[in-house]
Amino acid sequence: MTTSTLPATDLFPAVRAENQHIALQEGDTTWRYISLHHRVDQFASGLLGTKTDLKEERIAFFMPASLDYVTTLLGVWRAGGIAVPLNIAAAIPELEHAISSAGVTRMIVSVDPEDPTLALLCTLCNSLNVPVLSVTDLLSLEIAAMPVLTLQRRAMILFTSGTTNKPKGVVSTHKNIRAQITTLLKAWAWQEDDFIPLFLPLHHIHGIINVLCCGLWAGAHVTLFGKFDMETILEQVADDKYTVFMAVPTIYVKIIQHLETLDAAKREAICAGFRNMRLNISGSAACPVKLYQQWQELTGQTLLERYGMTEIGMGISNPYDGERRAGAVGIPLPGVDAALFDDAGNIINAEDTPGEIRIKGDNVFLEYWNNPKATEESFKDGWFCTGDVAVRERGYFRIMGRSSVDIIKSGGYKLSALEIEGTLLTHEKIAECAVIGVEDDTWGEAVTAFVVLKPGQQLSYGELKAWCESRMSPYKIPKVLRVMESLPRNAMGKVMKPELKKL
Ligand code: MCA
Ligand code: AMP
Repeated sequence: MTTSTLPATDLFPAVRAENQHIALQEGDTTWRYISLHHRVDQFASGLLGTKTDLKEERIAFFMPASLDYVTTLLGVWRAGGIAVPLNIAAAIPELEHAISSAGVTRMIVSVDPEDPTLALLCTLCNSLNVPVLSVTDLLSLEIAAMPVLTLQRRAMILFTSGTTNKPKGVVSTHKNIRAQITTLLKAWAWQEDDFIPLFLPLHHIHGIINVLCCGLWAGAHVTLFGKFDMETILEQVADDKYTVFMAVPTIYVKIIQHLETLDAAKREAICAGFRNMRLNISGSAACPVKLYQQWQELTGQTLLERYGMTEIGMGISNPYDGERRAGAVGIPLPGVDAALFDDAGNIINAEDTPGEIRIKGDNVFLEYWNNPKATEESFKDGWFCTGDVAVRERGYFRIMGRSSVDIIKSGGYKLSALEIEGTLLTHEKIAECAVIGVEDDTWGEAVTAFVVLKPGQQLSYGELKAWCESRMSPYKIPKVLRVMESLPRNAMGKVMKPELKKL
């Protein structure tokens, strides 16, 4: 075997038959690595059926963090498929785009009779001829021989919003995923005796790679939450259950706001729980210096801020040992090349000079699914162009913002202003619209819609919100509606979004 091949059973070294450690916890129920290993084999065998290799078949799954989610993710990989984890908060038109554009052949769901989207998803899958199955449908009693995968094989498609109308499918190979995981294991000193809560959505890198895959690769204990259940999580923090905590800045803001409502004894117990951990990490969006300082004052923990992207996993990080600087994201992770480029495409070596962050390394994705044009446009001379602007100050990168005003970060989610505008323009009362992100203490940026109505029409915020609910994920719905007589446009007719930011 060469180093470029990967026995499927070695995908996660800790997920093996002899490992008696607890891998996952859901409520009071726990599963050991040994039983996870067996269940993944059973599921992969059921997926394979009479096949010997799924050969990059796209298997989508629609389920919250759960044993079934983990079984599906690892089982699809083991059987040679491409995992397509879907956003469980998505609206049907968004799911249709993902399923159709990725060419999904099977849909795995967890059966939750309370979930109103599930029935709609089943109807959608029927119309697209995509069979809908549950994990238990596929658990096979006979374990099949698993394919041997090359590291170059495609492993996962995640959807990311950008400066186009519809989200693009980011394809990562096993090599990319392995590089993304192993660099973090070393950089952040993951250990078998780590305990981590997982409450982030599982259709993005942050939850999937940084928390779940790193935890399972290290052989650690991962406690699963279907959503960010702050009270339960904080009770467990106060009980010293966890050693590591990873979240987006909005979550730290929400915890601080919540702590302010508690009596002193309760607050101190929770703060002590954070203080006793070995690591608290913030990322996915800028961590304001004020938040970093507040967290330090309350808990004694120095937040470790890092920078990543769906296309690259994590790229730049403050150090585990060494100075963690407020407002900065640190230095490139081992195995990652990161450089700043000026508008003429030259590398900037000087400090304090802004430029676009470009990234190279085994961590960088393969392609946008079925979109060679977008893939080609996003690479220059082998570097992936992130669209993020940064400076280097005393050796550390500091992110200054995005080069495009059309990308919004709200509560850690990257949103496309153009995608939201595209949907709003289908509203029968809206003639023109422009969407921007407006600075917000809790969300980082709050989605704000400026609209011009058709003659004689009126539109309240409540009406717009209700209309959006069946058409977009809740976190894309504008938080503010501004009805305008007209939108400020330049001589070319383009809306001047910076002008809107000043209003
Ligand atoms: C919920 N709402 C939001 C958001 N989340 N609005 C704007 N932006 C959001 N992110 C809305 C809800 O629809 C609801 O609206 C109201 O806010 C309160 O909802 P609630 O359920 O109480 O909020 P929550 O459960 O506390 O959710 C907030 C959250 C969540 C936990 C911060 O947004 C979240 O999990 N964000 C993390 C996203 C993430 O993992 N991003 C990583 C991708 P209403 O009241 O009107 O009904 S980036 C990535 O992976 C890269 C690689 C990286 O660097 O990490
Ligand atoms: P996504 O496309 O959802 O993977 O989001 C990636 C984007 O999140 C990056 O391109 C950055 O704009 C932003 N991001 C991630 N981490 C940070 C951070 N620590 N500071 C500022 N922006 C960040």
